[in-house]
Amino acid sequence: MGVTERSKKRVHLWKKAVLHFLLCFVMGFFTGFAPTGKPTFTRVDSSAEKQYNNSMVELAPRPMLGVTGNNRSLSETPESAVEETESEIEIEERKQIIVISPTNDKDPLRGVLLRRMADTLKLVPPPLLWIVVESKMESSDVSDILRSTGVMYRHLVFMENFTDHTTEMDHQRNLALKHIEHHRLSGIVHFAALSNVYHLSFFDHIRSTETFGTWPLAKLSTKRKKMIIEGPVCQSSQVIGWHLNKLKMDTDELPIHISGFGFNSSILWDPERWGYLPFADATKQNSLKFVKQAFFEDESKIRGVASEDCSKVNIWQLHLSS
Ligand SMILES: *[C@@H]1O[C@H](CO)[C@@H](O)[C@H](O)[C@H]1NC(C)=O
Ligand SMILES: *[C@@H]1O[C@H](CO)[C@@H](O)[C@H](O)[C@H]1NC(C)=O
Ligand SMILES: *[C@@H]1O[C@H](CO)[C@@H](O)[C@H](O)[C@H]1NC(C)=O
Ligand SMILES: CC(=O)N[C@H]1CO[C@H](CO)[C@@H](O)[C@@H]1O
Repeated sequence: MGVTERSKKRVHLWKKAVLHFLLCFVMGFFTGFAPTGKPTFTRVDSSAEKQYNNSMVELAPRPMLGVTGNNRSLSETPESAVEETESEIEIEERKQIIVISPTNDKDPLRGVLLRRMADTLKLVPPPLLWIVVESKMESSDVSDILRSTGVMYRHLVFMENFTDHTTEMDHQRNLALKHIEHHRLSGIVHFAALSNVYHLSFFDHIRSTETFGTWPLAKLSTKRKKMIIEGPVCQSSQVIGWHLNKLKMDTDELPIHISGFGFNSSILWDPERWGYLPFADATKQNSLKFVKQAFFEDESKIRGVASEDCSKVNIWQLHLSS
């Protein structure tokens, strides 16, 4: 009887010791997390500072990541790793924008305007391809400027001489379209004159283009002291009319500005799929003409992509030299 009494007491002591131990452990565990005392406070402070520094460092190269497609290791914190996975998924879902810019070597502002356009395009979330065309010259700073932009680009040159400015610009656009067709580049094509000024949301909108997209454009001139709007009148993205300045409805001449519409590039290299074969052959030498004809062939395929009713202008064209 004495033995069982003693062993009972020992078990009781053990229980007490274990309980005590557990209690101390739990208390110690939570005390470790409590933000009390000076040492803990200092640590929180410095880690917050480090995070801030990190984010400052990371913000700068991030826009470049998608463009060049490398340097994933720049981010080290798990938080930004998650962000990056998200942005990678977005990149896959985003459609490519193909921006075509003809240039004029007689324009004294060409270098400046190229840089300004490059700075705009650099802010557009990738994928974006910029096709810049110029006439072959002995010396030109176009290549140097393009190399330093950080935008994905193709630089095309041509040999022909032109006396007429409009003919030359159309030739340059055609050259770019031929390039897209030949290399089967997939994306939404937009003709961007170097004198265009953009609201960045413009590039979000045109990504929603399926076949043909159109949007309003404002022309500004220092001389005329007025703004002219060109482009579609829409109702729930459906084009119901056009702002017409000159009543030209012959298919060669769009009633909208060349920068006022965009299209799915696959109509160039896969016209059969789009049912455009009859005049695809006839205009093999002139892709621009083909695109313009296709644009007006079926107005039901044109969507107003600026905003629901196309009432907001996101692109302005400056007439600097007139
Ligand atoms: C954060 O940047 C500041 C100023 O640039 C610097 O003084 C500080 O040491 C940096 N902190 C860390 C943790 O890198
Ligand atoms: C274009 O004009 C330049 C002189 O202005 C001339 O040297 C060149 O041969 C011309 N090129 C063509 C293809 O006619
Ligand atoms: C262009 O249209 C084709 C055929 O409908 C489609 O498969 C492709 O994704 C479109 N491209 C873009 C960039 O929307
Ligand atoms: C951290 C890292 O990978 N940095 C690399 C980023 O890419 C450049 C050039 O592409 C490399 O020189 C860096 O080493």
